[in-house]
Amino acid sequence: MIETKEGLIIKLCGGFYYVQDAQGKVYECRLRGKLRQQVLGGDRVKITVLEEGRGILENIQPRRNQLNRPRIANVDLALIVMANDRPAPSSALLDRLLFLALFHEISPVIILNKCDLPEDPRAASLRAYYPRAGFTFVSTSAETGEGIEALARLIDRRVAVLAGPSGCGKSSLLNLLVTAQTKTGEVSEKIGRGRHTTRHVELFPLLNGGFLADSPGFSVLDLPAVDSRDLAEYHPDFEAYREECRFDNCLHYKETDCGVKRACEAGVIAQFRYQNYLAMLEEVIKNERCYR
Ligand SMILES: Nc1nc2c(ncn2[C@@H]2O[C@H](COP(=O)(O)OP(=O)(O)O)[C@@H](O)[C@H]2O)c(=O)[nH]1
Ligand SMILES: [Mg+2]
Ligand SMILES: [Zn+2]
Repeated sequence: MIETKEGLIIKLCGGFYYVQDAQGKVYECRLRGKLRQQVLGGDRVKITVLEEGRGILENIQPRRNQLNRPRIANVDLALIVMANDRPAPSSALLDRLLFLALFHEISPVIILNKCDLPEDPRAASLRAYYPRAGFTFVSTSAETGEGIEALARLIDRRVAVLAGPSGCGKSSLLNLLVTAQTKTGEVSEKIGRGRHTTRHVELFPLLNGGFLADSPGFSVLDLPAVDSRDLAEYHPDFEAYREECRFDNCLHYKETDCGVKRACEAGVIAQFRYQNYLAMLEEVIKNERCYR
């Protein structure tokens, strides 16, 4: 009898596709003939099981979303990491990553790592704003282990990618989350090797059934083709105030009688958050002029 299974692509390497099934068993697969689409990490696939943990990849299920750097599909969570200090956090980069996550229909989690270090004033302003504005926010330290359990619970059974500037502790967090949850040291060795080979996208399985990929997660250099009128919709903390704008198509830019600007003047929306929105808006408007 031919046995078929469904699973998740957790690694691509040397023409082989590694597929993990719901029970956690990994199959080394080859493709059946040619597929129309390129197979990506995170793809949900159907395989025909052969002997000894091998299989044939038959097809790819429709994708919920797809990122380009790294090439990865069906991402549920973006773990956006900033350091408490060294390097000091950038709200402009954070807001850009928040927008990109929401644009790709990925739930963002803001992580302020290195909370064992004295807090930079810029970190303090992030901590003061984002949790109050409704964002999921976790303080962690890869040094002391603080917040790691809470983070593992947040990831739960979902597929998460790490994003954030170099040096903020992404690889350290990945190492802790993966090794804290596996019994062998085998995995951390693999992470060490995998770190510099970005072509080999790998999802690391966590014990509770989730997966984590270490990577920039997004290309932050270019904003996707979003309509300038839609940019504010990817700012959930603006939503309640948008209703109070006089104009339906308000960009919250040069218009008068704008609810978002009023909320900003009242200090409900942080000044830096609104300024970062304006910077992205101007970039989006400039792109619209170029491509129209
Ligand atoms: N004090 C402190 N140092 C950390 C923490 N997490 C990472 N580091 C250090 O910060 C540096 C960069 O960490 P790494 O994980 O490579 O950052 P990545 O570039 O984002 O992957 C390394 O020297 C780490 O040991 C932390 O929570 N606290
Ligand atoms: Mg790294
Ligand atoms: Zn407005």
